[in-house]
Amino acid sequence: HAADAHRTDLMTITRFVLNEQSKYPESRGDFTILMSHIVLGCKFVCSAVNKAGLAKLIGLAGETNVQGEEQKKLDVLSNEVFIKALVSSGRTCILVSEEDEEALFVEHSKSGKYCVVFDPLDGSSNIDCGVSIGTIFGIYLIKDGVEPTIGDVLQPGKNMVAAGYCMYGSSCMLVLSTGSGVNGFTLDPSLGEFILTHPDIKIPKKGKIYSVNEGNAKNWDEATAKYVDRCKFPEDGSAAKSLRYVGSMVADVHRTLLYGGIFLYPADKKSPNGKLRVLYEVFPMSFLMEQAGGQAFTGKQRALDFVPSKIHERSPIFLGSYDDVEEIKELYASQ
Ligand code: AHM
Ligand code: MG
Repeated sequence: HAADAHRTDLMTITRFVLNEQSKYPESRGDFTILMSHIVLGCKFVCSAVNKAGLAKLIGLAGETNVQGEEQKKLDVLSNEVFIKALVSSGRTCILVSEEDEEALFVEHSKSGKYCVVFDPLDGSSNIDCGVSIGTIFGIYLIKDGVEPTIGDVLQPGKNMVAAGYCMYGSSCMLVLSTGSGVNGFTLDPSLGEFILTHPDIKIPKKGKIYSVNEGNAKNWDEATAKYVDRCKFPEDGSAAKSLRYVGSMVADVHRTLLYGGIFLYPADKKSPNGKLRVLYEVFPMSFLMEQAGGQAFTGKQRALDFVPSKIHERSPIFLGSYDDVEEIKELYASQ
């Protein structure tokens, strides 16, 4: 039959999450409500990011606007939007944001059983030049009837119940895993809804792309240096890998997920724990990679086994296609 000009049966992200949750008889819709608030935050940030250039043109950014109000920077604005959306969902108890030094404990009257760790607008160096940026989030669940403590978020990534990111790129895409595979949704701006466009994403077993800030090469350890060298000069006669590096983790990981290959932010002599933050950068992306059939490794262990001891802790990370990560694991093992 001819292609329909209008699809009438749309799998929106809310419908999708509702379907997934209905598999659990004990589910009372709390997760669906939480997700719809996260989705709202993403839509808001997407719209703000799209207008960023214009806002500057009409004198809104960095200076006072016509109402005499100071215009907030995009990352600060995004953080406020997510905090307010998450608190008002009534389903969260602890929020950890990259923007805030301390974890936020939600007041009792609005409290729920989920903890959300997030980076509201990642890729700060790309904000002002219109290059893709994103939001990253991870979700933990506390036990029923217990008082939440910081220990509830200082947990290994494998204990997350869901993780995802939203990329503000040439289109706005939300990629989510609730622990049974990875699904991608694209924002249809005319509907204001995220529609399932990339069902059950699986990362290719081996890829042709490596992604790293090579400007740090002089400070790398031997395993990382050797690995990147092999990407360029393969010892088995296979083709060299291509280099792609946006400098926004969401964009670099998104490409890795769809095309395969490896993304690395390794340790170096200046930053022995690398740069990326465990709770809201390394864990959610590692969770998605594993759910898509790839791997995530810290240089010492499976990334999702790592136990963070503080909320803004950093860790080196190597993630991507199964075979590519396997190779770096072998190099570290033989060190
Ligand atoms: P940010 O939180 O200041 O935005 O830093 C995180 C970003 C990641 O998105 C990206 O992978 C990395 O920093 C790039 O770092 P570098 O500029 O050192 O290559
Ligand atoms: Mg960040």
